[in-house]
Amino acid sequence: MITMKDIIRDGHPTLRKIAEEVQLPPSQEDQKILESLHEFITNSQDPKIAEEFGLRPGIGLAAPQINVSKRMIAVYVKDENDKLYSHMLFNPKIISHSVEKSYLTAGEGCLSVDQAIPGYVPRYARITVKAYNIDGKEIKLRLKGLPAIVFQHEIDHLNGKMFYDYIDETNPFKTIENATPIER
Ligand code: K1U
Ligand code: NI
Repeated sequence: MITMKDIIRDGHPTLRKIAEEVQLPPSQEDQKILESLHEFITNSQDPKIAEEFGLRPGIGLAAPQINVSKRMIAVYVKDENDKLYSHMLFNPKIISHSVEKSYLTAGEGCLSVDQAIPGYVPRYARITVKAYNIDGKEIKLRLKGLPAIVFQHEIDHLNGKMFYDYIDETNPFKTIENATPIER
């Protein structure tokens, strides 16, 4: 099982690499890695398990964060209507997005960044993601709200991007044009 000691921290070169595409159909080894990412997030959201193993709660995790530079992400997050988005994905790709932006009013966090970095992180308000599930079957997801933000944060990890790269240095809370604020 993945614990916090397996999660690499800001400054580690893997977090700035472009991750490799996963060969499909996926190998059993890649399937195991992807399942372990998802298990970490669900464990981290279980107060008893999180306390026992000292896990920081998370709503998403990408393979580069455990020093595996391959295109795999796991997400476990609810939207504003309590609909659960529970996904394990290979080779996720944003195939279309809105012009409109959105951002979390509380900013974003990252399990690979130990300190809080305040500021608005502009994201697309709506995205369509093409990806492959754990069995290697193609799926398409239309996302908005918090799930759309989490998917963009995780896909960024596959491209060596960190959330704070998008924060305006001189004015972290600068108004973002054409953007809907999201309260979490
Ligand atoms: O990728 C990661 O480092 C995980 C990160 C994902 C994320 C957070 C905020 C916006 C976009 C993406 C986290 O999960 S940080 C923890 C967090 O935000 C959270 C944890 C439990 C409940 C609610 C939020
Ligand atoms: Ni992160």
